[in-house]
Amino acid sequence: MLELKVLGQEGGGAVPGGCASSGCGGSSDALAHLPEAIRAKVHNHPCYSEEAHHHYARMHVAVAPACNIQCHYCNRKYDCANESRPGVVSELLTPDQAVKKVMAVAASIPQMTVLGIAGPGDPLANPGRTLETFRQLSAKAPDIKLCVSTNGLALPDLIDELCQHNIDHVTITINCVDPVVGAKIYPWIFWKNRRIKGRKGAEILIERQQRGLEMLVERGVLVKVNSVMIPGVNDEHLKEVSRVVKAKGAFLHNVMPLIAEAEHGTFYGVMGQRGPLHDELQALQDACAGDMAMMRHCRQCRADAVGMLGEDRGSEFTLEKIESMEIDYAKAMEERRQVHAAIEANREAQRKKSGESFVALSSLKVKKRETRPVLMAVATTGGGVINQHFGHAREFLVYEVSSQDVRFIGHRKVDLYCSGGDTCGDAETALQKTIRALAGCEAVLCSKIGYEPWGLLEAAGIAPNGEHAMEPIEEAAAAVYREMATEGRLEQAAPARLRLTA
Ligand code: CLF
Ligand code: SF4
Repeated sequence: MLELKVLGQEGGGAVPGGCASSGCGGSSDALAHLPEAIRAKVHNHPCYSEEAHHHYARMHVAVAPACNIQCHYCNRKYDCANESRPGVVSELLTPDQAVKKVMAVAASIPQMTVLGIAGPGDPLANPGRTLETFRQLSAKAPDIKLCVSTNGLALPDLIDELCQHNIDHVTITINCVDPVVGAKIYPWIFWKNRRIKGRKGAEILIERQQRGLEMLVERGVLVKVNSVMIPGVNDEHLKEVSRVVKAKGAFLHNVMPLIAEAEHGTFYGVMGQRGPLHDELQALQDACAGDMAMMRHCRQCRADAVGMLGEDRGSEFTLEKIESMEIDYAKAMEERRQVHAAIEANREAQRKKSGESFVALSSLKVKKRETRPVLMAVATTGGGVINQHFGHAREFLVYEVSSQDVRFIGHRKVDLYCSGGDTCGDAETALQKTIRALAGCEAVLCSKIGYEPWGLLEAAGIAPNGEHAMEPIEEAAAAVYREMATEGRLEQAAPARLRLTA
């Protein structure tokens, strides 16, 4: 039996239980009502289950260079921004190279459960390359889930072939259901050998997206809808999009922030179109939620991403390196099965603990004191525990903790404030930027923290806390909340929040 070493966990060791699960009202709670067959499909998919993203990894292979539409947030020098952070370029692979890479990663990172094709263009505008990759993988690596992300234009024509290759997770980027809004986002589409501009093009795209969604749902494929939130263009309209796609059976809605920088050379970037602020994004996600599951942990991955969401281990699997790897996939599958069993045992232990935290949180209400919710930032490298040094974090997970539950609401990216050498002179600036990125949070939970950031965080009204190292995130957050309540800090109004771009 393999010993479980949780990915990226500082100090190795087994994880002592934790929680991001049903009892705490976290986002996985939203899956509790689903039929067992659907829960089984998503329980180890790091994008479709928020809880799973602490434990399982995904990878993308960049096999699809062409695109059949133009989005105003893309200039085609970079990966498809419908699923990737703009400004990122991936190396193009042939289907054979991609298959070899997937098997190499699966053998080396047993926590990798999902292979997605998300670019660098639109996967379904490159049907030969995309379907060949899926065809080979469904035969050679049957233990890997297959996933694809598309703008939807070519989707209705390819659904039967996708289903033949066991693809049961499809993402469609739907930014609008109204062609008037669509014309402000899509200058043209390429359809039946013609370039169709403006409202007419948007009308066709919307019709194809909606038809594709309906056809996938009819066939039992789980559909996630991505939407890019573009303030002043489709932000209000996305509530209607959420209502429509939910009524048609979409499983999950992922509202992502527009990232538009002039240096990316996109239309929006050059025109100065801004992205949403953190609190605008959260407010829209909350408004869209209703009883639909919302994805809030998306990291806008690159089209060749490898590893846990938020990390990129692509440099370990360059073509040169994988060429020299000998892969015994039958052996790798057995090891993967054992690692997955260990992860599931660990998650079960975490669920039990989360139930205890929830009971303890509920006792705050019994005292009949009104306590307000608090945002807390968490430094973690995975495993659902607090296991990262403040100074090593490149992102913080943000949780809203109340007397009702501990709810994951998003993440904040930061620069390393101290990496030594040349960056030393910039340390204070980078640290100040980190503190600004944590605006609105009243505590930051990490495994360790240095003297200098401790003082600056306190001065900014953010309580640093290194007392819960290696504890499950939600259990630790609940404990910190209880301390704050006991000290009477939650009966006062929250400090004013800075407004920052997401
Ligand atoms: Fe990739 Fe997308 Fe499949 Fe996930 S990513 S194709 S559903 S396996 Fe996930 Fe990355 Fe966000 Fe995409 S975090 S960008 S939602
Ligand atoms: Fe760019 Fe993707 Fe839009 Fe195509 S679908 S224009 S690749 S963002």
